[in-house]
Amino acid sequence: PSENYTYDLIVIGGGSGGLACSKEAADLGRKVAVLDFVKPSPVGSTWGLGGTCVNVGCIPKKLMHQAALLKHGMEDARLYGWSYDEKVDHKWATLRENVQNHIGSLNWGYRVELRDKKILYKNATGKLLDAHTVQAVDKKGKVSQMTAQHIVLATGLRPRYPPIPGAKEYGITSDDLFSLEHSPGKTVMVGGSYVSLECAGFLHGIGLDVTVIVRSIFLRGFDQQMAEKIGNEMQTQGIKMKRPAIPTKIELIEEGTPRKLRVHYKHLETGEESSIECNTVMFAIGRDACTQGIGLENVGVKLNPSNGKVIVADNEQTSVPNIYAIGDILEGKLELTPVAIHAGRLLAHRLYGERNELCDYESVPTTVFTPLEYGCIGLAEEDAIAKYGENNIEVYHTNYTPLEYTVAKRDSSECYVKLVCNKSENERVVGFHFLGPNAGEVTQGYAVAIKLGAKKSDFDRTVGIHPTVSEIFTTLGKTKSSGADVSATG
Ligand code: FAD
Ligand code: NA7
Repeated sequence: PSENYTYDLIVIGGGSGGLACSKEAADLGRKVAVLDFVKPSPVGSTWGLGGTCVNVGCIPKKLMHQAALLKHGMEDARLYGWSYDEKVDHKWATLRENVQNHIGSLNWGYRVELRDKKILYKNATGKLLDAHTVQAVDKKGKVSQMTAQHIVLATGLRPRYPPIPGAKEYGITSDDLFSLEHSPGKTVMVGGSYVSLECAGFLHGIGLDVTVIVRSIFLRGFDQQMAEKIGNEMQTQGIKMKRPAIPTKIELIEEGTPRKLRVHYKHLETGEESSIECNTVMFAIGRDACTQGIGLENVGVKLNPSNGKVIVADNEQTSVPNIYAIGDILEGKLELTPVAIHAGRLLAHRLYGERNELCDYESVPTTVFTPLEYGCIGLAEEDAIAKYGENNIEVYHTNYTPLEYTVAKRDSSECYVKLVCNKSENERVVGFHFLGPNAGEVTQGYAVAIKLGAKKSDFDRTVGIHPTVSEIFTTLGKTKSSGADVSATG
């Protein structure tokens, strides 16, 4: 580093974005320090290095989703000729332990990687004293200072609680769920977010009684036709929905393991008030940026005052030239692990390497791991209409039945796909939507095509792989505007 500073780069936040950026900078020969500290959740959950994705996000949730898929697999298995004891049991403690062991191995792996790359890792809270000076406070309250030419903010988000009596005392969030010592038991989930629906889905899938309280729509920000289908499918599987409704109070009825709680809620259309007895209430009503109290105001890093998110230019530079921000805390960007990683790597290259590429936040694929998985790329149908005009949009769609469902006699009524195309660009596909099994695996591949500007005709001249669910995209003939029947033909 220049003789004025101890480091070239200090990264505050050792999650998906922060670790990616610091490792890349070290690979480019720079002297790097990473500060990562997890403030315990209101019920005391805390975890190791790696941020949300590894500890309390993508990784544990996908593994628990897999636990639920296996149950469906077992149900199918009988029709495929397998027989096994009538009684099938799920042990939360085993799932929890094995998932937590995997997370522990990842935490350890990150520490080793940082050490191997000669990156200083401090398990401490970082705070800016000025544009080049960071104060670190560790668990024991020990304070130190370090300086760097560049600073990257990658502090992520934490779950929000509603301002109702009992919420923080008796509720949990996704920060606590995956490490709960005992099964959550009968659960009330609050929120229509993807976190809420995914967690409700796998908890029900492992055999628990689950009710979801949703204030308005499912999955705000996602295609609403698809979101409704996901909600329908969850209800068909036996997840109860209270909608539109909000919780008003959480009460403790009885201590113990499991304890008994009562969730009071109000139905927003009828005004009717009611309550549900349960063992666990989990809030998944959105997440707040960890940008308060870390000195950003001292140095003039501009935030959106309404949500605390950091305002950055296309190169992730904040309003202070040597300070950058990446990942979930960015205003108007996507809250996804691969986006944070991609942005972090490219930023390191622009600062210290030869590549000058900006992170492209357009057409990023994503998947919601609800019981029936949903993969999408690009625009929701309603957003495409708003952007290009109704007359310019053609939607190709169909229901379908995955082959695996036939012998298993599974209900396929919500299995559905659509391509949203812009007619003024030769039917370029601006929205890709898939509801069905293995949505993440299906969607990832098509994301390359969408990135390259694929048109409907490109999908048509692509030969399918038979028999797969993914091949459905190569044979879409019916438009929504024609009103033609798109029932699955099997
Ligand atoms: P984070 O990974 O959150 O890392 C920030 C780190 O900074 C944390 O360790 C935090 O404790 C630390 N920190 C905060 N303030 C300070 C400070 N002042 N000093 C030091 N350290 C600090 N994304 C997907 O792509 N796919 C998924 O399937 C998916 N599933 C998810 C499921 C759940 C339940 C949740 C909650 C999220 C999920 N996400 C998913 C989102 C994904 O986890 C985030 O987009 C990603 O972790 C963001 O990375 P980040 O680097 O911005 O922040
Ligand atoms: P979101 O998308 O902000 O979702 C929050 C959800 O919680 C949403 O369904 C809200 O309902 C609901 N909510 C918010 N406040 C309350 C209160 N007080 N009571 C009841 N319900 C409430 O959060 P996520 O973290 O899941 O999503 C992050 C991003 O991922 C998002 O940008 C998506 O595009 C993808 P509402 O719809 O506002 O009525």
